[in-house]
Amino acid sequence: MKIEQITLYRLRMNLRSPFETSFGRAVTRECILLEIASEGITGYGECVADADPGYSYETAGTAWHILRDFIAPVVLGQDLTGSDDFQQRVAFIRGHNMAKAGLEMALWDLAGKADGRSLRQLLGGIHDRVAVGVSVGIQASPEALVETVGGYLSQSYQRIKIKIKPGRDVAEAQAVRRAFPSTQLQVDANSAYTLETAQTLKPLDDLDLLLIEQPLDEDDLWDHSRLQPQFRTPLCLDESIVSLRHTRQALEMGACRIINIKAGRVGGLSQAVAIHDLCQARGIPVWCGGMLETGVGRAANLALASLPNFALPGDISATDRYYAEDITEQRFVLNNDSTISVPDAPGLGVTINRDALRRVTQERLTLER
Ligand code: NPQ
Ligand code: MG
Repeated sequence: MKIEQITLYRLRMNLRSPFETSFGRAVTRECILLEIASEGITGYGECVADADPGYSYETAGTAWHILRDFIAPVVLGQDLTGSDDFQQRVAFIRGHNMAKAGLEMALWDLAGKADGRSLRQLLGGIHDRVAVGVSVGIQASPEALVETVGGYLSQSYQRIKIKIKPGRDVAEAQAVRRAFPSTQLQVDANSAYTLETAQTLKPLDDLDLLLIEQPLDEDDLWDHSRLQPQFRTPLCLDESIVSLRHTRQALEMGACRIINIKAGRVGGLSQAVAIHDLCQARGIPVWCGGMLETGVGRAANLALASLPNFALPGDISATDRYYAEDITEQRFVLNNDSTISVPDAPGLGVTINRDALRRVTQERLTLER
């Protein structure tokens, strides 16, 4: 595919309700939409880096710079043969996985549209609907959290993830478990604890949680490997896993027993599939994490999550969990069995609502050879 033109759109979308994590309280989300023109076909990708470096060092700002100044120049005018070719061309760039993944997603969309095949088919997906859950932000009190969780359960979500941070953890999880004794429940600390303060999480081990996500530093494997033996509950790594190499090392040192896969965090869908395959070979279940994606990234997550070893419900919630308005014509809705159906049209299987895109675009840049 000869890449003729790349357009970057920096988007800012209003969240339907504030989303609080251990690294901050968001009321909007930024991201970059990539639009790539090749031989009469247009492909779309989403770079999930947010406005602030709370989850990762990447931001919409760093990704805009890396995409404009380093990635576009080695892609424009080139005849790319696919993701592996792309990854080799950008290997000179250290890090910046979310920037790389945004463009790589658009290449997959192009390839699917050129072949008339869905992304699920291209990636080797086997399910036409995937189990999903919901990620619930930190609330004003344990009672308010129970109320919010009850609301999602009444919408038919069957897996609940609650955000925690020091001082807002054990009491909250105990209150939810007491209110909903048999609901699939997990927690996500987004790196808010140290090996020492993580000792305060020991009571979580008695709540029959599915997992405890990323308790320690966002770039740590070793300390997680010292923490895991102290818990019966599986640790799950998110931020720490930025490559296939990290995955292998984490499994070899016993840093976790479950992996949260996000194509943006690991540099693209091809890396995400490779991590899925390694975990499958090692008997480690994975699930698809979420980055509050628009319908573009949400469609990619659904295709990825349809692969066989995505054994746990993902954070791919319905569109209306986050957004009253989205940039895709398609809105994703929750089926009554807590699944979301996987698009089966060519490529990502979504179309852009140009009016909605215009309303949320803060900045736009078109690049060509
Ligand atoms: C996680 N996602 O699994 C991330 C945290 C996250 C669904 O919990 C803007 C505002 C962007 C909040 C990206 C979920 C964000 C955000 C990621 C939270 O750790
Ligand atoms: Mg997480």
